[in-house]
Amino acid sequence: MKIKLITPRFGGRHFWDLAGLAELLGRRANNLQLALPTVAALTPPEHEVVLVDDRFEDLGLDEPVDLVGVTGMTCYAPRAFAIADAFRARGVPVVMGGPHATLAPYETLEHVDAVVIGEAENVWPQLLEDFEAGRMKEVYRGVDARSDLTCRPPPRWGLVPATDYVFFGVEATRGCPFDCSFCSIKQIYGPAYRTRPVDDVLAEIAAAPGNQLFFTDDNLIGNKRFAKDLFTALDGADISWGCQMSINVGFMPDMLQRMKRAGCFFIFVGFETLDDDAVEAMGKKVNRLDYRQAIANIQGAGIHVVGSFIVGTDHDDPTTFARIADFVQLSRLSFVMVNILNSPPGTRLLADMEEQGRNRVYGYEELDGAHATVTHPTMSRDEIEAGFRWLYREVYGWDAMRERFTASLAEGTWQQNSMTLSARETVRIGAALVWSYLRPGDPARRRFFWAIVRRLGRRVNLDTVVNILLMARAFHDFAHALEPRPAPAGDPIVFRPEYMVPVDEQVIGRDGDTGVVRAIPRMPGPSDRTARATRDRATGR
Ligand code: B12
Ligand code: SF4
Repeated sequence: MKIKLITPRFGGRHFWDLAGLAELLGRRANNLQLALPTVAALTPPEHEVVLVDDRFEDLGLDEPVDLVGVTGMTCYAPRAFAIADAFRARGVPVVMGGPHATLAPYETLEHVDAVVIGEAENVWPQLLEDFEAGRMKEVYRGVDARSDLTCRPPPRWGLVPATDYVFFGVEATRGCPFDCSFCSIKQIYGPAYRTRPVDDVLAEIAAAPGNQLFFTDDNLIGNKRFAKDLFTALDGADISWGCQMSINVGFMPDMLQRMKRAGCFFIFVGFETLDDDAVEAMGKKVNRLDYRQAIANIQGAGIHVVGSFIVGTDHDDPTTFARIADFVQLSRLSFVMVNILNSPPGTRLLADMEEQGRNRVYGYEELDGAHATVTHPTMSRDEIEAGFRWLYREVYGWDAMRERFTASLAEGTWQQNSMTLSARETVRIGAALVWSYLRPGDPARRRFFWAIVRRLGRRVNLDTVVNILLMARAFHDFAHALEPRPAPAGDPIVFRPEYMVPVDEQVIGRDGDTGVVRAIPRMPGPSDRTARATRDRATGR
């Protein structure tokens, strides 16, 4: 049987695209989500699998194929649904999994033949067997009852051209010990924090087609003993990696040393807010720590912090944006990601905002952290979005980056580079960068260039200088290309409860599920699927 697994594209721009970086490195994209190379690995070998990256590959709608699988976060759902509709219109059955299918399975079923709720490990082979036997169910609930995730083979990277991407995902754990109001992670992976055998993670790293890696884990230090074992096993490995972690790592000097020796380049940390009451309201208790000290400790250990902030919470006002910008400069935070408060399916925040009538989502694409989709008590949508763009431009302005990066160079944070470039690449990319920085125009850009280049030789090598120039240009260009959106058209989305699995029922494993495949009954409520089938029959489609 031939199976095509498609990662849909996202129409808008996003912080992690780092399009300029990929372009300069001669790659087609920064990374590919890990989901489908993983599902491919779970596919029994008798089936042929093709992976399609919708960003730059043709969907091959008219090629012969037996089954299509699509993945997607909520902001990718419109494109995922369009792809599913297009294949089904040609008579090809479609299965969807991933965050949106997991959190809104009954809506997803309006567009596909079957959904996989949660993890594919236990259910995908069974689904394929059922499909071949002509008895595929509508819903497969993927429950992983094995706490050590031993069932997870390395992703099939052999199916994608290695030279297409800059970074490759690696997964070591699933779940998160915390439960923030705006996050759906417990609804996706269940209440338990699970780890993989360290040897399996090492095998996965060895199988990755590059040595620039990103751990997809929500919190790589959720189990400290496991984290220590993993970092010890990676000591001296020729890899450079980033990961997500809670801020308490800033007060674990031994852990930071191990991470550094294991090749850690950056830690992505969700600071979310500078307001204590807002931290409280988000339920992010782990964040009640001294942020500046934590940043100083982590960056002092030679690891960059990518600090993530949420703007547009009820505790924010028009001064919030400047306060965050000041904090970033004062703390010398290397990189910053800004998100506007969103309330996607499966979050407590969605339920609260629905109750208060405050959700204004004009298309799932808006749930990408760059759109104000929750009404604010005092700020308008345009004010929040303008503040968001201003903040990005401010922190990725040339002068602001010059101040931060020269300080972090002096403090030794750049001992490790994100990219290990060959001598030829360093020269080729270096030459392209020199022109892009010194071309006529912005004097601040040239000031930045000279401030970094002047450090060459003083314990700073050419590789590091090229790395800094690359990253700075990519983030600067991203921040300065953000534009106001046109006024939304049409009506906001109605979050229909009958489309979603209620938050409490969704939590996988709580009711003692043991990983068996089971079809769960459809929720009561109006069925567009039936209406569409009737309409299709009437119109002969
Ligand atoms: C890594 C990651 C990213 C990376 C992705 C790149 C990469 N190289 O992987 C980056 C940083 C780009 C990213 C960005 C965003 N992310 Co993100 N991200 C994740 C994260 C932490 C891990 C995903 C992952 O790779 N897991 C490992 C793989 C193997 O697991 P998986 O994807 O769950 O797939 C399994 C199953 O779901 C299933 N499955 C998945 N697809 C399919 C398809 C089929 C056919 C089948 C059968 C099964 C199946 O099988 C797999 C194996 O079990 C998740 C949280 C999480 N732990 O899931 C959030 C998460 C997916 N992200 C989320 C969000 C909101 C975002 C952003 C919008 C954040 C923001 N505000 O900017 C952006 C979107 C950017 C954009 N516009 O493109 C949310 C999605 C919520 C939702 N309702 O969709 C999540 C769940 C985080 C959260 N805590 O809520 N993200
Ligand atoms: S700490 Fe991060 S992953 Fe964990 S619940 Fe909070 S937002 Fe989600």
